[in-house]
Amino acid sequence: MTSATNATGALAPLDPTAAVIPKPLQLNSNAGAAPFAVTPRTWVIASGDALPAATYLAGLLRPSTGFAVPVKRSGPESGAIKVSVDPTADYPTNGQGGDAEAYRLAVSSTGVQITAKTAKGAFYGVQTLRQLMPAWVESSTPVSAPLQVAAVEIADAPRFAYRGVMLDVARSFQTVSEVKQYIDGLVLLKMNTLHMHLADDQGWRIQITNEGKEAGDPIDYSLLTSTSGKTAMSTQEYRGVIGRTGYYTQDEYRDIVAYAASRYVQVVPEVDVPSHTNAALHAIRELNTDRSLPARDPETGVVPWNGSGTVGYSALDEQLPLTYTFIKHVFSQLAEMSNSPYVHIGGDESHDMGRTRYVDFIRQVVPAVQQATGKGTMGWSEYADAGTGKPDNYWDGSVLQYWVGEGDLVRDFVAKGGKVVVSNAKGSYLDMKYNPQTPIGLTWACSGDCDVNTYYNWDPTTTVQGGLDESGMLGVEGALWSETVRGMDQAEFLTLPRAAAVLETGWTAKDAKDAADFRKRLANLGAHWTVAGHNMFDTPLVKWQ
Ligand code: TNX
Repeated sequence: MTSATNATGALAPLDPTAAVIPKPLQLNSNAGAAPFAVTPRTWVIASGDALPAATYLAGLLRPSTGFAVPVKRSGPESGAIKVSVDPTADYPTNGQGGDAEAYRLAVSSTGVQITAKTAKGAFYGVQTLRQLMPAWVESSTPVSAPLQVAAVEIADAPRFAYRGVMLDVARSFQTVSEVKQYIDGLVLLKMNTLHMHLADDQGWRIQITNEGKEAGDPIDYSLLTSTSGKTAMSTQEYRGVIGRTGYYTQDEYRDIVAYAASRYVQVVPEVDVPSHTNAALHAIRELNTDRSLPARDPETGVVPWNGSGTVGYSALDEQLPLTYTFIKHVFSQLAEMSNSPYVHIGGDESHDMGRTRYVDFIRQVVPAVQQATGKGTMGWSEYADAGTGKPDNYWDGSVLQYWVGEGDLVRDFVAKGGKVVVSNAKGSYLDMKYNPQTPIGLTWACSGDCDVNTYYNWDPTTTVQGGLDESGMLGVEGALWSETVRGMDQAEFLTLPRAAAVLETGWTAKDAKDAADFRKRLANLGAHWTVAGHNMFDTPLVKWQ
């Protein structure tokens, strides 16, 4: 990595117009003015709701500078970085996202001011300041080069309130510390939602206890993880490398949620039903229509199915009352550990079940889960069909995650009170190969050129067939499915840098986006990720610094 140097040999400050992702709403560069410099005397001023963001900033600056960077409640403002939360000040808006995440940032040679309506907005101001600093700010040991920030004024707010990434830990497990690493790479991009795909045909990754069971419920919930925590993708079909097994205890899951929450990320838990449920069906005898476990694999005796990535063959029995007892119990526990207003019930690819059985199932599950958890339900595109012929408020409080499907059903979902998160497969599926040479990844949704331009040049309003008005949207989400992913270095390789394209699409207005300009700013992000120890694909489309 090389960096521009100025006449005195010090690192020149970055050009603010070529540094920040997602692109801020308003940015006035003060090119002629002297920069702000972090020195041994730099301190941070913050109190109340601004303290978490200020503490995070000081924690970022201390290792790379070796300076004390104290956080003080008050004191002289000249030379300081001042972080404030002021709900009464005036903030910009940028569409559906409102001003709850908005912030203002002013940098001059005499100091830095970050002001926001909320603690979360202040955290985003800090993320922007971080990107305006040379990548060495990410170093875990002191660097001798001074940290300078060019004079600039920024006023910023997101286009959408929901900007997510999904991590599939069901096909192949990721440990708690790996998930934290994943979160850290993405908070730079102002991601505010991590959707965790916790169960699928190949494995069950979250401990569910027997506590609080309904009277007469015969299920031993510990079997979910004692049996299906030990399974994963296991055929030669996908890279020939067996998927990682494992699961989170409830304490570990709470630890992930707390870590995410401290970075203003909500975690949406997904247990996919009624299909993608082989892991549950082969752990719990009573959920099967004939009350017996599916046949075991004659060779291993352990894995009672072929472990492949085939989809749509497993299904819970919608006629069985215990199916709903099970679902309510599982989602109650997930909700109790959650910091998000939603739980995700999956609902995708129930191919073998047939439409009638599927719709019957969803119509029972959505109200049951909402009542048991007090949260809204999210589901993949297909579940919109359950609203056909239903009254106008049928989807109040529900969210549809659009990946494929008929635009009419999506518009009907919105007309009946629901909101949409767009994860258009071509443009937001992070498990696709970048190009035919990419060693891991799938190709069904995108093949050939699936690099950052393709993931940047789409818009949620036009990607839903027939179009969808922005007012019906909650936001966007990139999805990392893990049939071919083994471990965090591979997860990051497929996610970074494409998630930057998806998350900028969630933050920056459609007309303000520009792919060439994005790639310039991406070079700075790549340097930050690299110094911070994240893996990424060094796409040839970017001239890396
Ligand atoms: C489709 S998208 C799936 C997943 C697969 C993915 C692979 C969706 C809701 N279902 O089960 O993992 O494709 O790209």
